[in-house]
Amino acid sequence: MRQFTSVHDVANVPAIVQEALALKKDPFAHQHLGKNKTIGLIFLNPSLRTRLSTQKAALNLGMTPIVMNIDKEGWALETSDGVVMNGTTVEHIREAAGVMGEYCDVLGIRSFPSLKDKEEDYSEDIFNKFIKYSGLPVVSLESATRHPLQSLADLVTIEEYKKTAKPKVVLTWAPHVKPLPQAVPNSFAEWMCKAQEEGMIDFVITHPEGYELAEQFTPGAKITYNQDEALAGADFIYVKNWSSYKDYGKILTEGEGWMMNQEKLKITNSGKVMHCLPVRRDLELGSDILDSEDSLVIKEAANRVWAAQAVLKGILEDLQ
Ligand code: AN0
Ligand code: CP
Repeated sequence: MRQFTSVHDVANVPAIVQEALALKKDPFAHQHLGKNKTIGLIFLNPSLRTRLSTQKAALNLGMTPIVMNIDKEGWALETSDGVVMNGTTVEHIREAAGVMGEYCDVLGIRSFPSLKDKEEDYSEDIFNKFIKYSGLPVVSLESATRHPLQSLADLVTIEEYKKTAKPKVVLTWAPHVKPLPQAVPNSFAEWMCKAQEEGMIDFVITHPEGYELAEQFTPGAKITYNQDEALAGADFIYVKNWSSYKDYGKILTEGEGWMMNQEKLKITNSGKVMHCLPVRRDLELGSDILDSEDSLVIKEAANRVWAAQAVLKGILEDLQ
């Protein structure tokens, strides 16, 4: 694998899911691969799971991880080209990424969208500049439009906990008080559409009107505004808030009645509930679910290690 920025970088999706599950059983079998290799994990935004699970995955493979919260610990970064830097920015992304390229063998980047300018966010300008100027294989730790390490861990979790050969997976929008990126639902949809194509699952998306995701992420998905219709017979319910793509970055509704709780779970097929975390209790998702056996959120977060390790293993094999 040369880089990992979306499902399109993975040649065989069922195979990488099985690879992650194999690594879960035997985490230290490939320590030689990462010997004397350094991964830089660069965060422009907060993170708990991604920073810890990716470091653990790297250590399991014998790599040395170095972590930088560049938004807080670095010099203020200029990302636009052709500007005279006589304002508040101190260092250009061309030099910053170029230097990281000298110190590291692999780079992980987290860079959230502004949610102000759709074209700029969806061009992945900052993310692509890190790739270009570092010259390294890059792993997305969540970009403006995607969170593929999360989505791979989600698919691994579905594979691990499924009770039928082809489970029904539902992505449902949830209420929130802040405008959140579309990255997690875009990426989840993109991976689930691929899994559906592979015959692994059936996939349905439900959200209020106006929350349609960009079409490129949802090929072949059934999409409905009727949450009950979507939840009927569901085996996995993936809960996530996102702000509007159409009316970019806006909150269009308080989403009364959209929060998943035990009452709604009754119409599913004893469905298991997933969320990428962090989750706002009793706003996005009922604590009656989070505190029950019906929640998979902790197990899902645990699988972030094996997803990251499968990806880093693929990249290290390419570097040998
Ligand atoms: C982020 C998001 O929705 O993209 C990160 C999720 C992994 N969540 C929040 O900002 C709360
Ligand atoms: N799910 C996830 O990526 O969590 P963090 O933002 O804490 O890394």
